[in-house]
Amino acid sequence: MTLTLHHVPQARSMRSLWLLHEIGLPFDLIVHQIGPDLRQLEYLKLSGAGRVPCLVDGDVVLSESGAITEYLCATYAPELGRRAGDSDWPVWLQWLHFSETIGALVANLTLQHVMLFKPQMRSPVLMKLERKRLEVLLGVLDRHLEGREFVLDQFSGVDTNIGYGLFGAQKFAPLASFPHAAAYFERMQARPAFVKALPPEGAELIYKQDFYEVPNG
Ligand SMILES: N[C@@H](CCC(=O)N[C@@H](CS)C(=O)NCC(=O)O)C(=O)O
Repeated sequence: MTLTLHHVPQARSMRSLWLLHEIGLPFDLIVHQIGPDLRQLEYLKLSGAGRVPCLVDGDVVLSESGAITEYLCATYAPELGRRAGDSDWPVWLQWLHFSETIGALVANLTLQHVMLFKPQMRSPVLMKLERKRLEVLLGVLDRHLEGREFVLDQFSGVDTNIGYGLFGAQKFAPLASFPHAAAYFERMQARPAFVKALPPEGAELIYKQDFYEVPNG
């Protein structure tokens, strides 16, 4: 049975796509566009909230990027996952879930800067507040990454979740203030599997700019 990943270029499904490429599994990729495409009845049967990623593996359907990372590692690449009893399992879990704390703030900033396309819909106050809150998270990550090549001692599935967190975060908060996180993100971007998870030429992008500055910030 072939795995199927539902994906929107640059969305959180990039985590799962990157991990599938790291593992080297064959899979089918179904590419959607953000918006009404994800609200089609057929798709809502898989992902009730109409979001990506969604991974289908036979009878297994998962639509949370953290759960997909745990599932893919446990099922197909145990060396990239951690299990209860492993000494670094708590650290693996902590950062896996921390990546979605970053993800939620990046989502709020994406809503403000990208999705709300009319200036009067946007709130520079919220933009500034969410950027500050994101910078607090980046500081925590930066301190963890000091002296480390990866989140754990070696590359693992959690790096795809944290690495994607930085992919989103650097659109709104300059990584220059977080040198360890910035260097880590450079290393992640150099990974062939990361490059394969980037949007192909001509794909509809969520982020059309490299960086989004707070207006009058
Ligand atoms: N916690 C979920 C969040 C998934 C999520 O919100 N994905 C966004 C893209 S990054 C989405 O599909 N948004 C569609 C929409 O809001 O209409 C995860 O980590 O997978």
